[in-house]
Amino acid sequence: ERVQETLPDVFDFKAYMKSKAASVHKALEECVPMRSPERIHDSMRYSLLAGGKRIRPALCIAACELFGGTEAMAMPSACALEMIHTMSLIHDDLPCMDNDDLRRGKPTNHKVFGEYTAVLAGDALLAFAFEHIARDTKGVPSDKVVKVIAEVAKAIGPQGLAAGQVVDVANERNETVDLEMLEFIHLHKTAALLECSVVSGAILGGAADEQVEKLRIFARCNGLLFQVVDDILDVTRSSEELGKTAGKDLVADKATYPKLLGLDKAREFALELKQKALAQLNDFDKAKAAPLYGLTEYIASRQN
Ligand code: GRG
Repeated sequence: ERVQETLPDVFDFKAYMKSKAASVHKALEECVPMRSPERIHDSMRYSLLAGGKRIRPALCIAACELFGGTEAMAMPSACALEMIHTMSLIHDDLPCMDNDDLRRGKPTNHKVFGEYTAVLAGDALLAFAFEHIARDTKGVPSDKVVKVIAEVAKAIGPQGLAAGQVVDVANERNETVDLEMLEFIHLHKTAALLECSVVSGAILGGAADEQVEKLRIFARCNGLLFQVVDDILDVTRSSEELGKTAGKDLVADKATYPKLLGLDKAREFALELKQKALAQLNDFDKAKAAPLYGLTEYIASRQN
């Protein structure tokens, strides 16, 4: 208990995330340079460099470093994960899916570049992500790189992101979405890519299989926690600033944890997920795992 209480003082999670975000941003700038055809590169770079939190790349690097690997070993995979995350947001914002005009405070990709370019920029980011891992990962045995490629592909394919998205979009107006379906959507849409970020980093860093599996559970719990907290914040935020958020019609009919469980039970569930996540870290070096402890704390206590 003492250790947990003192960790936030000795480890500055915000500073860690800021510094990893900066090195990831620089690497992304370099690996997706402006070239011909300008239209697609411009569109890819517009969303890729728009200033996301870089949670997935940071997790990949942190997990690699936990096992004695270096930032450089993980960087191509870290960048690839951000490319994939970005393409999923570009496609998610399209009129045929969420139809959003704004993302990260800026007009969405298709609003700026048009629909066909947004679709193609997403496709290009997805393909280039794999090219980048396969070609540019250095200092890691090739069997590990192949494992990472399989993990990433699985996380976004028909048993991953795409599965979560299709079930989500297909049930947008369905008022009978239950807990099981809600969990399926979040585990696939959000947790799968977070899970594969941690797992990929661990593999690249040289983790043993059972260590990889602990981190897999750790990441999955964090992914679900992210969504439960999101749902709770939606409720508490809109009751605090009634009026400001009243225009958000999508929140009204969508299934959420507070809606299905009640606010108290949703909070309890969040606490359980947090504890289950942290329990997976017990056997690791506390100092080296500090970024992972920090991440769970950050996700659990996020206020906006
Ligand atoms: C991957 C082939 C393939 C298709 C994509 C469109 C789609 C299928 C999936 C959509 C997935 C989606 C939009 C998930 C939401 C994930 C999520 C929690 C986004 C918010 O993540 P943050 O907070 O965002 O990390 P920033 O802006 O900081 O990067």
